[in-house]
Amino acid sequence: YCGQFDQHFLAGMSWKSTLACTVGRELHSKGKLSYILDGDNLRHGLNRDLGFKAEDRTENIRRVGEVAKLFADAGLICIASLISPYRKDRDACRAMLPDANFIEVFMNMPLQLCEERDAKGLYKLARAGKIKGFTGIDDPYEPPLNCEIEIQQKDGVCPSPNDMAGDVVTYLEEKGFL
Ligand code: GGZ
Repeated sequence: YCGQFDQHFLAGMSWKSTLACTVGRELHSKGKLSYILDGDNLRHGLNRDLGFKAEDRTENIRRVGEVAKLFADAGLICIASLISPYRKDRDACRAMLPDANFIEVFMNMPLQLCEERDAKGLYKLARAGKIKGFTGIDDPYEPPLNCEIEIQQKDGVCPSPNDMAGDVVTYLEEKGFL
């Protein structure tokens, strides 16, 4: 058992957290040690002094990159599920690790679908102006130019968590990480 992958929480999670948990569980079942660094969770502890303005997001991502590097040094696969909306912040994390050890997963979901799902009701609050600077509504997301893995709809259908995780695990297998 690993509390990080508790199925009961999946329903209330964003897609990035759902994917992280599903990949984590799959790695666990293959006997591989991994650890999930989830942006929303870390903001309750390590990053509780940070908000959502650009420089805070940059610092959030920098810290998570540094922690991921420590986990990688310890031999674990680190799954970082953050929005990380600015390309330069993601590239700075990439530069911290030997190149092939940083795998950028671009979850390319249409805004409309995110709003329909609205797992935590935050899009509704952002649309109502109750949250300012919300990614996708009044704060930008810069899509990657060269990501390793892109998750998107297939024939207009959103892949299941297992299918999404399958793409990531297949990539890790093909590149010899597993
Ligand atoms: C974006 C916000 C905001 C604003 C609160 N903008 O769906 P979630 O809940 O779990 O993912 C979001 C999470 C983002 O935290 P990150 O640390 O991943 O962000 S970043 O990488 O940009 O630093 C959302 C919630 O926090 N949330 N306010 N204004 N997301």
